[in-house]
Order: sequence, then structure tokens, then C-alpha cells
Amino acid sequence: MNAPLPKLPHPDSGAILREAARRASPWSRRQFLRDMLGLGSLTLLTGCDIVDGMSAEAALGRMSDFNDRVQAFLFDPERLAPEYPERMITRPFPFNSFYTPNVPEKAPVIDPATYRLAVTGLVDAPRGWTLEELNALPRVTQITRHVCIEGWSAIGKFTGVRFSDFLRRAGADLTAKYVTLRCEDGYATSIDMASALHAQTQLTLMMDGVPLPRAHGFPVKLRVPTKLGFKNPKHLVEIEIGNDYTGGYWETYGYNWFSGL
Ligand SMILES: Nc1nc2c(c(=O)[nH]1)N[C@H]1C(S)=C(S)[C@@H](COP(=O)(O)O)O[C@H]1N2
Ligand SMILES: [Mo]
Repeated sequence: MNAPLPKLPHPDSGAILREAARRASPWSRRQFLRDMLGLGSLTLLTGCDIVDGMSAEAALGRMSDFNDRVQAFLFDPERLAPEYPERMITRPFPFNSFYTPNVPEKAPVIDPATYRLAVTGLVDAPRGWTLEELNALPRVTQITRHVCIEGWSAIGKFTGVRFSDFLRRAGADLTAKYVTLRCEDGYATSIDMASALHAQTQLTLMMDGVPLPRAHGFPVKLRVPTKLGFKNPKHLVEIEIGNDYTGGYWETYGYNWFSGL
């Protein structure tokens, strides 16, 4: 780490440093943080004094917040993710999950008859939606690319309710900051309201013309083609509208919260 340090934080410095620290083994991670301390660079980049590893972590967190704010500022709600022709659909569509073993057989089994999608927080009247109610709403279809942070991408055809329509019908406060998405398998993530209201953000009920297969999020997932795959929660059970930052599963392990494409 002998490169001259920039005077002002580069918009990506938080993401770069966090990624570097995350990739390092526990030992080299400590060494990495110590090197950074030695150079005084974290103080320079974050304006906060660092005395130990814990505050270095806090500083990295602060830079990630900064990175989130830059991305949120740069996010253009009018810009659309590319859409593709049917012939480019990836079949079979890859599977991924946070659980071990990472196999589709471990995906949650949900009974469509008793399933409820709870909409909570800043809404006119919090309540649970049945699958029948969700299936009765007007639908749209998109063929978009899902990009996983682990280094693969796939094109899929997703059919469901435009999320902005759903939020309006649910009586959500559209001026709230965050939408938190909780899943049957314990997975969770949260997104900014501008991304929630984006024209292509979809409460997805079908994939490739059939009801969402169990492995891919039955009965409902949120498709957010303007964000990385881990911001596309499967097996949704709760949508909470609020103004407090709630993070998410991978976000806790250092993945950048905004993760726009
Ligand atoms: N409930 C839930 N949603 C999830 C995940 C998960 O483990 N559980 N993994 C995320 C990640 S990292 C990816 S890449 C995609 C994978 O979706 P797929 O299996 O349909 O490809 O789901 C995302 N949403
Ligand atoms: Mo992913």
C-alpha cells in the first residue's frame, strides 16, 4: 500500500476498501486495516480518528454509507434496465441461495392456500394479502438480466405486478425512505423508495410463463433489474415501509447496500 492517497474520497473508495477487507483472510484483514491505519488514510478519507480495528470497521461503514449516498444521488429513476428478446432467455435459470448446502431442495415449502404477504409499517392499513388477491392484480412482463455478485448472470422472463402499483394499492407512504423485504427462509434486504417505485421493479408471480418455481421464489419475489441479484428477494412474506435503515442479510456481511447496476 504505497500508492499516493487521494485528497478527496473517490466515490467508490468505500466499496473498494470494504471489498478488499472482505476478501482478505481474518489475519490479512487485520493487517490490511493496520496498513490503512499506518497511512492515516482512513482518517483522511472519512474525517474520523481511528484508534483500533473496531473504529476502522466503523470508518469502512461510514465510507459505505457515503458510497450509498453517491449511488442514490446518481440513480436515475427514468433509466431503464435493458430488455431482451425471448431467444436470449437463459434455460435452465441458475439457482442461488444464502443457505448451506446451496441447493434448490432446501428452498422453503410454502402452502399457497395459507400464504399471506404482510404489508406493514407506514401504510394506511397494515394487512396480509392472499395469493388469490395478488394474482387478481394487473400484470406486466419483462425479459431482463439478473446479475449475481458471485460472478454469473442470466436472462429471465418475469411476470407480475408493477411494484409502484402495488405500493399505491396497499396504501403505502410513498414519501418514506425505505422498503424492507423479508423472506420465508429468513433472508432479508431493503431498498430505497426511488428504486421501489422504478417502472421495472416488479412483484413477480411468474417466471418463464409459469408460476414461480419453488427454487426461484414461490410464491412471490421482488424483481429489481436495476440492482444486483442479492437485492431481489425470493419467497417474500413481509414488505415493511419505513424511515429507519434496516440493511439486510448480505449487507451485514459487507455487500454494498445500494448495489445499483
Ligand atoms: N429469500 C431469498 N432470496 C434471495 C436469496 C436467498 O438466499 N433467499 N439469494 C439472493 C441471491 S444472492 C441471488 S443471486 C438470487 C438468486 O435467485 P435465483 O435462485 O432465482 O437465481 O436470489 C436472491 N434472493
Ligand atoms: Mo447473488
